[in-house]
Amino acid sequence: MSTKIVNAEVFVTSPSRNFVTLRLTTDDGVVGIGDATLNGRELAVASYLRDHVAQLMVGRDSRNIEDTWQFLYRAAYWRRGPVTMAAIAAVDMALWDIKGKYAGMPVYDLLGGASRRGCRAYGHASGMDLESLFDSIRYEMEEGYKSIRVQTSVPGIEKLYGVAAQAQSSGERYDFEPANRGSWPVEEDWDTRAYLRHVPTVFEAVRNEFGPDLPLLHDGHHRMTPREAAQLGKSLEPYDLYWLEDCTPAENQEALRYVRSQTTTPLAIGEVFNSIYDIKDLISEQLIDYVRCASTHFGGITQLKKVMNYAEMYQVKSGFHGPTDVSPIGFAAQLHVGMTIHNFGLQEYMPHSEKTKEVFTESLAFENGYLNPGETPGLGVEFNAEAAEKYPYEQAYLPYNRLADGTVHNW
Ligand code: GCO
Ligand code: MG
Repeated sequence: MSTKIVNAEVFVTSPSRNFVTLRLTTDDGVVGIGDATLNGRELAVASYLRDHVAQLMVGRDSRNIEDTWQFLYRAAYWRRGPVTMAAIAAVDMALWDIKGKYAGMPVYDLLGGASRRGCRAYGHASGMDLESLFDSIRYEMEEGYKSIRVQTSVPGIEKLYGVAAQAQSSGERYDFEPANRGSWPVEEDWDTRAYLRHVPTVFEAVRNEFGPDLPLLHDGHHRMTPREAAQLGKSLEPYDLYWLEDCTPAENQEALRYVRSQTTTPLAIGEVFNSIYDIKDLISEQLIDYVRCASTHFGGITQLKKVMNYAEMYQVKSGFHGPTDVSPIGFAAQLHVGMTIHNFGLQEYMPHSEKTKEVFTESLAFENGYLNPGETPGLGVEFNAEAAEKYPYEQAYLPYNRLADGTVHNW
């Protein structure tokens, strides 16, 4: 059986938003695809793949996934970083896709088989006021979601992450995709004291309206110091959150020791991490409850499976990052991991737009709050290069934050 890679192609397309896709083809015509999308910095990864990786793939045996991963990681000499690891992720996913197609099995079967019937997903609710927030929660529940992330506007903050229906500078609804098309990042504003005062009142109102049972989540989006994060965690304890996400930037893993010692609110971190070394202390010291890493930004299926096997020893579960900037390929890749690991927790799910689905045909099903990648051999996603051509790359930037005095703050 011949399994040599003969072609490695990189596509950048923008069906509603930008995506970077790698396509590997073997000499008997089997095709594997991988996601290398890095929101706001897409072309850097496309160049890394096109200019430095593609020629190294040609002639390699597609079967040796671990060896290829180690080769790309170690032979670059310069380790880690979001650009490098998104490029490695794309190769890794494409190789798993190819292996699944050769085997005639979905990737989760190759990873050890299904540990569950489906992966429970959470939806996104937000509102400018309580009424619109309640409507948004009801809508998500009608869509089938059994767990819901709640983001709210805060009096005194004009433009805030995660609040749909908020006007963007372009005049369009903010919805779920925070990146704005254009050549300059949009400025948003931030006031930690106003936020810390307001958010607990919103969760109190939500609990009064929806009762104690519904699992609720909230994303702090890296904006607090450890002490402020501890204050928020404590003040949310009466509302029994499923998790509080990115309560503080975690480049400094020790910072979580203080937060953890002050509050029993469950903590989830990791969407901006790209290596197991970014999260190992958070796991081994049990400073978090959920791993938020995404296959696309974390070196692919191979590294995500390893970190989750490590986390299993410490009773830390998965909560993989699943916004629309993870393409349907990256999303499928982590869903296959979620299907097989014992310590699956919850999967973020933001359905892709119709244009995106025209370029990426998915086999996944979302039913009654659960996601299933289906039985299609490989990842279960097809990339339509002709449709992709209709949507050329458009520059887009994530917003950034300034405080009232003009200081740049974490976004
Ligand atoms: C989430 C994330 C996203 C990020 C986005 C940046 O929890 O889903 O915080 O909304 O902001 O992925 O590109
Ligand atoms: Mg987040």
